[in-house]
Amino acid sequence: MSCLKQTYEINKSDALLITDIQKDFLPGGALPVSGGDEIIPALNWYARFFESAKGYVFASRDWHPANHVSFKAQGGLWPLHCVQNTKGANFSPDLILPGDTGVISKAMDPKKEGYSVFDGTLFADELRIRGVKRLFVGGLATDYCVVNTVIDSRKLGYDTVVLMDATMGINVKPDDVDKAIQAMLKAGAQQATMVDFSDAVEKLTTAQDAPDAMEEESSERAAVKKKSRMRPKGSSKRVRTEK
Ligand code: VGL
Ligand code: ZN
Repeated sequence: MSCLKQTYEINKSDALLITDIQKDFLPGGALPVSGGDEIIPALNWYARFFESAKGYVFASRDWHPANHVSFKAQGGLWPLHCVQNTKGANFSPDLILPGDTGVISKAMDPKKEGYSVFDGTLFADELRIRGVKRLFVGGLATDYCVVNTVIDSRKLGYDTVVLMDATMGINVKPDDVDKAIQAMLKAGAQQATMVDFSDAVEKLTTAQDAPDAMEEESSERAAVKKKSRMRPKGSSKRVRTEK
């Protein structure tokens, strides 16, 4: 019997992009994505995994000026959200990012709506400088930031993989997320979930067994359904800020 299942091997030509895990996009926030918090354990797992495998980790943030065109007061679609330097624009405290995570701020031009992390940012340059060839994308929202970022990523020639167990959409119309997924596939993106990294999970488990894994039964571990070392909370929250 042949094995048809693809397993991704991650190295320094790979990058993980975690989009917009900010308080305003989570339950209780100004523009909450229903169930948006449920993907955080998976994203934490991917971040930890990419760090261990020497892949790069990036986190984007929607980072609007208060007079941004996307807001209803300016004729846009959305309530005020992710305004620069407000609490709602902060990353979720539940998101655990490696210390050298690259933070990309987006949608900062007051006159221009921009959902893609490539739009008006230095993200493509950051990837090129590092020699990244393949981009794995998870986060919020599937039908805005994620779909536009993935399509741009394909246009720029990156192999692009959507992390289906680590993204959630808004569905302003009920089939928006389905359409977004179709559009990403049409653009040549692949789809993956944590099990597609399972060989590497075994390696991670055996190589990094540590007593602090017992610290708490995390939802992250439950989600992965494999024993894998849990980084103690707070040990890797610092992120590199932009110049
Ligand atoms: C987004 C709605 C409003 C996104 C940004 O990046 O997904 N969605 N602003
Ligand atoms: Zn926005």
